[in-house]
Amino acid sequence: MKLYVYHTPELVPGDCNPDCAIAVDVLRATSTIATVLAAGGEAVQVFSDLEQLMHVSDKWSPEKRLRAGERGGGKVAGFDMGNSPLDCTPERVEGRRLFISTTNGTRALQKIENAPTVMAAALINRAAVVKYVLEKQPETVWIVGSGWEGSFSLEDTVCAGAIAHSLWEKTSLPIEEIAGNDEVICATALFTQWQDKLLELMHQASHGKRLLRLDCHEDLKYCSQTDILNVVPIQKEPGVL
Ligand code: 3SL
Repeated sequence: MKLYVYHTPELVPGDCNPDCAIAVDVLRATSTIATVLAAGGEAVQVFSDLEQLMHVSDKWSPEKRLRAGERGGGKVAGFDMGNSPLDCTPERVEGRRLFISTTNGTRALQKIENAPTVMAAALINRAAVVKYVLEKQPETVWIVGSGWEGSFSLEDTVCAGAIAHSLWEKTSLPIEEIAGNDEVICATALFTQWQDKLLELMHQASHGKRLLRLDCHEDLKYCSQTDILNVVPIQKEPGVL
């Protein structure tokens, strides 16, 4: 197995396709997606465009859908919710499809949607994703951070490192053997340095600071936990997990 980490969707090479691609947006899109599916949501459908989301979700009855829209960290007017995983309780999401558009996370998922296997990972479902990858044994795996509008995000790369570190530990292969690019080693080093203080890292991250200004302290706490959800969000058709 060869593993590649890309810090942002913009860094993904356009001319090749991996067997398995994993999108990461710890704060907060992939944390929200994992939470919705673990809470019994029917599916999650992602959109980069808000109007298109409205158009497609209009065909669903209001009892069967939830519309989540986030821009700049805040909820988009007219949507049922923003992008807080804490809003995704079983009472709210069970049996419903979440139609979601966020600033960066949904773009990352769309960027990799043509890979044969596409997943969404966050720290909260890291172990479940790692287990799935080890069972399937894909030859090439990409882990793609969502970043923030084209820039690197600490929290996505630390999660990429958490996945890489666990794959490396469980296969007992030397890191150089599974690392397809230098970013894997860099992400793993970031994770090993911060693994016992991930909440502190979130507080130092620029998007973490942005969310703290929006009073999302509890979101940071929730999203910085590891391995609490046994769920693997896998793409069933382009844009639907
Ligand atoms: O950028 C994104 O996709 C979001 O997850 C941003 S936020 O955490 O909802 O602000």
